[in-house]
Amino acid sequence: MIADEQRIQFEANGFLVVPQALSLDALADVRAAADRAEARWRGDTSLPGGRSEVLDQVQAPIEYDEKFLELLWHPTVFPLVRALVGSDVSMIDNDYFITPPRTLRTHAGWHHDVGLQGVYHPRSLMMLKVFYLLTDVDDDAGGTALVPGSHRFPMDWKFPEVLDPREMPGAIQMCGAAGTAYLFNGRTYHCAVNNNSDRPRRVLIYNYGHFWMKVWPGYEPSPRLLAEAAASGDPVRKQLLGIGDAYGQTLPAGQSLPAGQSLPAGQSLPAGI
Ligand SMILES: O=C(O)CCC(=O)C(=O)O
Repeated sequence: MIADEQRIQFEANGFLVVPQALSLDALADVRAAADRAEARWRGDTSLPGGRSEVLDQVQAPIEYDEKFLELLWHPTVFPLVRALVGSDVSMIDNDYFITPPRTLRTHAGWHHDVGLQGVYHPRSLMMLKVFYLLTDVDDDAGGTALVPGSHRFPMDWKFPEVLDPREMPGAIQMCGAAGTAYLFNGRTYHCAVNNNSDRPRRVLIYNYGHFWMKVWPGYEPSPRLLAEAAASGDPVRKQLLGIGDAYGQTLPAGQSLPAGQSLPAGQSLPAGI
């Protein structure tokens, strides 16, 4: 029962890896879309994001290309997200990160993403991040590192301070071939390691939370995306983009993909959907 194995792995360690989430064809399409988005973003510095010697961040790539929007409900990965977060899942933010080769330092030191007050985090999945690798990432190529199981540590747990992110005791690195996806609980302690390779690292990031949470400022879907989602009438698309009742919004039982989209051959829905 792969679904049970995935759930136990996620609950125990705070992360999951989905090898070959993107087929070679899908990867080629997404890479081409990423190149177009990057060219547009570099050519117009008024477009949002971060531009520094350690990271180029194309903010909100779903605004650039339908391919990025569709990854929000990727047929292999989104059913897992929906099962883990719950039926009130929604989008919190999305990014395209390009870590330049031979970075002098990390662009993101050790941290976790969720600091909401009034919630006992170690028992709550408040945010779930999905990364899609667009380039091969080995342990020298600036990948994400995380401390397995740290999503269950108390909020005031003091991790040691380390000079090089890779010196964190107990940490592992999320390496993989282009097309790999990995998911982690936003409370899992994580960072980006320095990119010591000669290649840029390219990764798409989708952050999911609960419908009642606010979208991260600057990532609110544009009026165009909202109008298209509303016109589609599709419950998954609308809910992920924040269209619905502030409290009580939920996907219909059994619905984990937009209408007309089916699970890949041989894949079944995880338990609990
Ligand atoms: O670039 C990475 O691998 C880590 C990014 C990160 O720290 C984050 O998304 O919170």
